Amino acid sequence: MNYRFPEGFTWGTATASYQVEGAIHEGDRTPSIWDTFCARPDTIFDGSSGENACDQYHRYPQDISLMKELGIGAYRMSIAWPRIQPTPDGTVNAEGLDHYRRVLDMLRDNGIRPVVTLYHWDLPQYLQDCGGWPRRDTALRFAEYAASLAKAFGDRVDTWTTLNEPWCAAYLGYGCGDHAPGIKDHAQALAAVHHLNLAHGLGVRAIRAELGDKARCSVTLNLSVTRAATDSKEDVMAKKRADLFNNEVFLGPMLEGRYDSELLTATARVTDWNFVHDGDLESIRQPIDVLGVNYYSTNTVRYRADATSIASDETAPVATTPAGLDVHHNPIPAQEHVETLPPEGELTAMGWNQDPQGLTDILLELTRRYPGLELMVTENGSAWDDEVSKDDSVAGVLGPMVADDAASWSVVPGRIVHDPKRVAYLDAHILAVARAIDAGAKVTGYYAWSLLDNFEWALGYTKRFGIVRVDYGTQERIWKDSGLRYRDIAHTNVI
Ligand code: IFM
Repeated sequence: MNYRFPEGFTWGTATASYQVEGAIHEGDRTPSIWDTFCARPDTIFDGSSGENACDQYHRYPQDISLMKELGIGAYRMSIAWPRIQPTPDGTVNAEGLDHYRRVLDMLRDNGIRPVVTLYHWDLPQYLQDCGGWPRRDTALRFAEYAASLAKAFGDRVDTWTTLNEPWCAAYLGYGCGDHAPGIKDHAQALAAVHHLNLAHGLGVRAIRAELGDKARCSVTLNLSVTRAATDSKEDVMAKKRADLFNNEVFLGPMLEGRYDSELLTATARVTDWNFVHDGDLESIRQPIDVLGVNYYSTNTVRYRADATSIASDETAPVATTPAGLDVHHNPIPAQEHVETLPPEGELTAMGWNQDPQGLTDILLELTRRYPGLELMVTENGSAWDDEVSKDDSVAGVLGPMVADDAASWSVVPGRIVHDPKRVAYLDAHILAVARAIDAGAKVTGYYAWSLLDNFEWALGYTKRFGIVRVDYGTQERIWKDSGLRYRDIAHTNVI
């Protein structure tokens, strides 16, 4: 390994508001769908919630110090909509803006560019009470929210990302109900897909209306890399069907202004798509400056002939479901003939395979389809069952503090997590990005998921993705070898 990344390549880390902030009752924030969902019995594997999470709402100075120490150039964070518009009338909450203004300013003062996601799944509960994403009005409300953020933070945000992984928000939230708001209804899931697409387009339009063309706009998609088990016509068909509902349903409208007609015919029993209004596709297809790609693993599928022996909505468990939890509902419609094969090789703690080549493949596939499109890997990382070790040799690795809040500085010197599997995953995937760049992809950044261990949605705190460990009892931050490895990469720009 000795690849030097292009000059100006951005090394970043990523988190999301509900997963790290905590402080759900502060700053006049009102509940999001995740607060409500977590309060329901049997929704979260360990019965937890984002109530405290990593307490980044209060500890952001220390976390920015950590980022400074890592030597990263950008922080991908999200803004909690219910902090900005806590009430149904949409009034903008000054306390919410003040909080994020302080965070953005401290990032800037430390030379770290904010890459801000407007929606990483924490929908205000009052909008779900009116129907949530299956309802058109939610997209219109999103555009108002986007406009208020652009007005407040126009000069402070480097990149505006409308949505994170609308796939999860629509299919896991409304298709299988594994995520908030916990609804199991394919018709609602498809309406949610469309209104999330619409929210993206209207959001970009609203940001540009405030800030003009200088606003750098993006969206982040978790595009699936699905391989056909064999070259047979049937298996290739199964792969195409999976791609259609995982990828094309977002790429088509956002980048090409169209829905593939097969989407409509394949779901005729579920919905007539009457939620798509004249002019929507033009609204959705807005020029973007950069496309965010979240990548973790790949799937292999084969054609399943005996669809009749299986209820139309049953297939393999959802990827984000802990092994052993029985899931009888496919998040995605029209997959009766698509059988997902069990993942192979050493699986991460999420039960996901490790396939760095898939990252190269998706970056090159996007480059082939959309020549010249700027790409950034907005999430990539792995969960492992980490343990803390005592190791005095790490006491010296920490650099000077930059935060103004010395009293609560809490990185623990002398204790470290040795996480060789995360280090190997990180190296292999960064190398996969290097290969894509070498082959012509215009990839300008990589964001490690995640800066910190955090609230992993329906899996609570049972999965640790951080390159820095969080002790949830004390809120201490403890270095992992992967954090130190990432620090080397970010400082040298070499893998
Ligand atoms: O933690 C999530 C994140 O919120 C969205 N992308 C996948 C991550 C790991 O599951």
